[in-house]
Amino acid sequence: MSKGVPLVYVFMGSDSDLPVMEECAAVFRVFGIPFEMIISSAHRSPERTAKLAVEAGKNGVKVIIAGAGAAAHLAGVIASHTTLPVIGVPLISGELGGLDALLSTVQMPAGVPVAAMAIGKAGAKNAALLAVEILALGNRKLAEHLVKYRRELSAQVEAKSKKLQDKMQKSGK
Ligand code: RP5
Repeated sequence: MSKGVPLVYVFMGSDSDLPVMEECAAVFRVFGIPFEMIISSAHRSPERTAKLAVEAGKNGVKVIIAGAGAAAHLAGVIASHTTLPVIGVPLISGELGGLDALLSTVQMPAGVPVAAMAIGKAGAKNAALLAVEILALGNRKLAEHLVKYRRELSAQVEAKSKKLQDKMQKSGK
């Protein structure tokens, strides 16, 4: 999906998850991280999911992200097949608004960890940023890029505050 051998696999349980999981792709493009997006289900294609998880490390992957909705077992199942860090993103699907997926993702029994993110787009974006942070442990340029990214976030907040103050002044409030 991005040039080079993928350092991150971004799994999702269904193509219906793609509009949210695309947040990951956007972050990896900003940081120039090679990644691969994969649709594979813990329930509907269990053997394929297991094989991909088992082979990820051998293929040079360093971090795995897994987004799934409903009875979201994808991140946990992948984590059971690899010792690479696995980041789970609970997605909204069906009647319970993502709470089902959040609890499925976050409540891993002791021994096989999954780093659980927030529900939905914020979680997908943060999953990618956390993956970048993990990769930056061994990459000074990436670490510097992360610092710059945070500075830009701060600058955006200040700019929004200034815009609000200007607006209030103009309206005499
Ligand atoms: C989960 O079931 C997927 O991750 C998706 O969020 C949900 C519904 O899948 P579809 O019925 O839309 O394919 O496994």
